[in-house]
Formats: sequence, C-alpha cells, structure tokens
Amino acid sequence: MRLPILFSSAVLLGVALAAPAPDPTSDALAEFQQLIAEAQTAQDDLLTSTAASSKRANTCTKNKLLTRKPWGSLSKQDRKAYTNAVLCLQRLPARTPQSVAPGARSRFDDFLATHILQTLNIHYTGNFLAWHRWFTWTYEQALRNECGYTGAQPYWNWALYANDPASSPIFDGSDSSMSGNGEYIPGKGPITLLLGDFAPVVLPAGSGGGCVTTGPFKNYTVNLGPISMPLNDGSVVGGGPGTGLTYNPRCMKRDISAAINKAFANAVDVVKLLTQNTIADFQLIMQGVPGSGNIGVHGGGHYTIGGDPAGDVFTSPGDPVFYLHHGMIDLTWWVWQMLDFKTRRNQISGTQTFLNQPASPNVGLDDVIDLGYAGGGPITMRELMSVNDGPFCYTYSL
Ligand SMILES: *[C@@H]1O[C@H](CO)[C@@H](O)[C@H](O)[C@H]1NC(C)=O
Ligand SMILES: [Cu+2]
Repeated sequence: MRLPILFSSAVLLGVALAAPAPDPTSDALAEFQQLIAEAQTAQDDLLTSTAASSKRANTCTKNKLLTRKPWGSLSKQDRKAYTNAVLCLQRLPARTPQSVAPGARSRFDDFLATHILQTLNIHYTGNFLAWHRWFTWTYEQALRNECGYTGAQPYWNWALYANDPASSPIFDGSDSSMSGNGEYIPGKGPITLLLGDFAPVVLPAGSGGGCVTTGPFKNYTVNLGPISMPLNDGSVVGGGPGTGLTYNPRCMKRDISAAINKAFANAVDVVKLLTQNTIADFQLIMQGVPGSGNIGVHGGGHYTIGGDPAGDVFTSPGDPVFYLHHGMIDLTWWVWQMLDFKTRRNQISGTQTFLNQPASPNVGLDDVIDLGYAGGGPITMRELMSVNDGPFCYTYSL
C-alpha cells in the first residue's frame, strides 16, 4: 500500500523516478508467504480449541500433523527417499484386475487407471478439489505404508520458479530432482487445448518435447493412455473417453515451458486465486474461466510440464510430478479455507459432470468418492472438507 502513495507524491513533485519498475511478482511472493503464515496460525488456533473440547483419541492435534513441504525445502536425502518410494510403487504389482485395466502393471498404475476412469466426473465438477485431495492423500499413504516412505507428500510451489522451471530443483534432472525436461526437439508448433464448445486455447511449445533421459525416472515406462493428448501440430491424439486402458509402454516425455508457467502460475496468479471470496470463484480462477484463454494455475502447472502423459487431462498422473502439482493445488485450497474456516469449510460448487455435460445434480456433502483399486475405500465429500478431520491430519509449510 505504501508504494503507490510514494509514487504519486513523487509524480506530484515532478520528480523523475530513475529506479526500474518493481517486479510485481516479488511483492506477490511475499504476500503469498504471508497468507500461508495466516493459514498456519488459523489452523493452530483451531486445533488448540478442538483438542481442548474433544475427548476422542483420534482427534487431530498439533503434534500429530504431518507437514507437507515444497520440494526445494527438502534435503537431497529426503528428496531421494521420496523418489525411491515412487520407484517402489512403480515396481509393486497392480491390484487393478486385467478386466478393468489390462495395461495396468504396477501400484503406480492403479492410481493412473482410477484417474483415467473417473476423469469426466472429477474435473470442472463440484468434487474436483475434494477428489484430488483424497487421491493425493491416498497416494501419500501408499508411499508410506507400502514403500516405507516416512515423509509427507512434497509440493511444487509454481510461483518460486515461474521464470525458469526447467532449472528448478524439481526439474533440473539431477539425482535429487523429479527428473528433467524431455530431450529438445526443435521446430515444434504450438499445442491446442479444446474445452467443450469454448474457443480453443493455443499454447506455445516448451523447451523439450522428447523423452526424459535424466534423473530418477529416466527408466520409467508410461503404460496407459494416451486418451486426449495435444500434439505440436495442433492435433489431439488418443481414443477419447473409455479408451487408454490397454498396455501401451513408451518413454515419458516432457516439454517444460517457462512461458506457460510465467503466464498462468506466477505469484500474482496465486495471490489472486487466494483472495477470491466464494468457492465458485475460487474454482473458476483456479481452472481458468472457460473461453477466456486463461487456463488458471491448475492448467498452468499441467501445461508447464506438458508432453506425454502430462499434457493429457486423463493420463496426467502417469507423470509422477502430478502429485507435487496437486499438492500445491491442495495447498491453495487449504490456505483459502483457513482464512475463514467457519464459512468456507463446507463450501462446494458444481455438478457431477465435466462442465455439467451431460447435465447432472449438484455435488453435495453426502456424495461418495471411491478411488477403486488405488485404495482408500469409499468416503463422503463431508469427510474430505477439512485437512484436520476425517482421515486427515496434515498441514503445509514453506
Ligand atoms: C536405468 O537402467 C539402467 C539399465 O538397467 C541402469 O543401469 C540405471 O541405473 C537405471 N537408472 C536409474 C536412474 O534408475
Ligand atoms: Cu485430475
């Protein structure tokens, strides 16, 4: 607030300001950090008061919270412990029957198959945030309970590396990264995103495009999909809904794009999202107003990764970095809820179908979410609305 006043009085005095224009994203980054601190304080207060009033043994308390941290704040050893656990999930046998997803080869694929099967009922719907909260948590539990991981699910703070994601600790290709960019393929055209009957969104190609050849996942094979994969000639490949579950082994490709990260998932975008007043607006800003050309921070993160499978809405959890992206999506919902928890805890907006096509009822607190063979069991929306309640007891730090 102080800067504009100083600036206008300087103009009144006729003083020529020689200093370069301030970078709005650095102010926004500080504001984002402040909002996280406010959310933490609100959560602490809430837990202190519920602990005092509850006699239940399983009540979530401050000292039971598991803290999810940004990738770059983990030690290199902890990052490797995480990627080793993911590699373990990729080695464990699938539980999904061949009759459901004949191409599923691993526990990691169980999660991917579940996402593929439910895509049209979990995006641009009223359960989008809760479904992905439950999905990410169930994955975190599988890493911990089936693969000996003792940490929390890390997240990708898009705002920190918006100018150069490929060099960030997440994508730098080192042993302690989530693997690097795809091999550079020159001369690629843009990709075109189609969303219902809305005007298509054309996004520039990134700085990779080929197979990922560095870091922990360089030998990882994507087994399922594609279903709706934008290519760099403007076309979209894949068989569409109801397909992509047969065995289709191929390398993982990435096409990391600083331009997309800068345009849709920078600190200003994050703060704008967190300062919305209703869940309807929060979701709209997060996913971008359809037809506006803005894909929001959700699309911004996905298409910053790009490639195959992460450019494919159905198959995107086939790239393990999906779960770091959705950790950050969940972080933004957590902050937004904590800033006015009483009012926002149970807010839901949207129907049961993708952009309400075909038309369907609104999602409510009694709706059941079931991740099938990924695990977790059926659970109601009501139990997914707070990270301090139901199955959850976690928080986020910087
Ligand atoms: C990839 O596979 C090769 C050949 O089996 C192996 O030598 C190498 O250690 C593997 N790399 C990673 C990062 O898993
Ligand atoms: Cu999803």
